[in-house]
Amino acid sequence: MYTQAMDLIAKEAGNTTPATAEPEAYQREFDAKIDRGDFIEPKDWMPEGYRKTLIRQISQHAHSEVVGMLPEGNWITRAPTLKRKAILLAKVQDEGGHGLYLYAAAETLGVSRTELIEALLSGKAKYSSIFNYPTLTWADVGVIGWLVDGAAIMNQIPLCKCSYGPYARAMVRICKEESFHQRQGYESLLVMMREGTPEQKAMVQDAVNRWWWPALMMFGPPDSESVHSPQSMRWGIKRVSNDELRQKFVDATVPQAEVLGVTLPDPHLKWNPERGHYDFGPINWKAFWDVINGHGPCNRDRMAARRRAWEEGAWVREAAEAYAEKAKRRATTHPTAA
Ligand code: FAQ
Repeated sequence: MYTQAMDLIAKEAGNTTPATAEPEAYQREFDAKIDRGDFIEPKDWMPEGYRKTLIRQISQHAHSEVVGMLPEGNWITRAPTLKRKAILLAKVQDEGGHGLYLYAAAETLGVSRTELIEALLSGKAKYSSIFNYPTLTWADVGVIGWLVDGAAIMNQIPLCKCSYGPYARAMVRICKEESFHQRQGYESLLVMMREGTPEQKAMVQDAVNRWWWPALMMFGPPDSESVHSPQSMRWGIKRVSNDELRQKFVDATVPQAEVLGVTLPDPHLKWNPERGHYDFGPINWKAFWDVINGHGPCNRDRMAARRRAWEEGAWVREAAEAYAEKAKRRATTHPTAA
């Protein structure tokens, strides 16, 4: 397969402590690197919990990117103009690319692509709650760019400084592309709000009403219920907490909504001069956990689409493996022919 080189790294990466060395010395060196803010690289020793946490987070992030292609992909054939279609195609393709960088980053931790995909398909691994909502109108595409990519960037900028080198480096490129995604969404909404008919403006407002609260949920449960945050922050995997990022997102988005001329669907949204932040209303966490546990409006459709893609792609994986095998045989029997 194309990722064979990554498989080799994964095998070499091994997380084993050499029998001759004291495990404490490895732990001390790892802790010192984290304290200095150095990157941990695939061949470095790392605690098993750190490796597992990274595999969980990076693979869930990769799955989110790939499942995230589905809601917008739904509109590629119905984009209103050639320009919008070209932009949407490029955006959805970028998301596939993000999934690939992230799967490759996860593979450096000693797990195979097949294992990662199987964890998604069996329901063991999660993907972002946000992609379990339907895209009912063209305005949803603009609102996903503005709010969903906007929330994704807010969450992902600190990940560019994550302590694990391959993840941090993948995030730098991903964030640059997410920034284009956010801007194209916002620009398409501006056009609809400034030049559109009353029906088109109402369509934008309706999409904002449906996506606002799910976008706030993307940052994860409140800090008090975020089981992984304390350890992930100590390891430098997460740099900013779920609640802090959510607040930063609200603070950045309210003025943008004013420029657009849409109302955010929260009667409690109000500038608080003492805190220097916008206050916002309570989030329906039961609805969030329902979606995560498989009961959102589109969970079944999303998983069925991913399962179908995996099954229909089996012949491509087999052909690539057969080709790689043949090339390897040729290289050993005719070393100079390569
Ligand atoms: N959805 O203890 P915490 C994008 C789970 S990419 C589903 O706080 P953690 C680009 C969490 O996994 C969007 N599950 O967890 C795009 C854990 O369950 P577990 C994805 C969620 O890891 C745009 C449990 O709840 N971005 O949008 C969610 O410390 C447009 C307890 O939570 C990333 O993945 C959720 N929203 O913090 C693509 C960024 N929130 O694993 C297409 C990287 C929490 O024990 C179109 N990930 N859970 O079974 C992160 O930053 C973190 O993993 C968090 C969660 C912040 C998501």
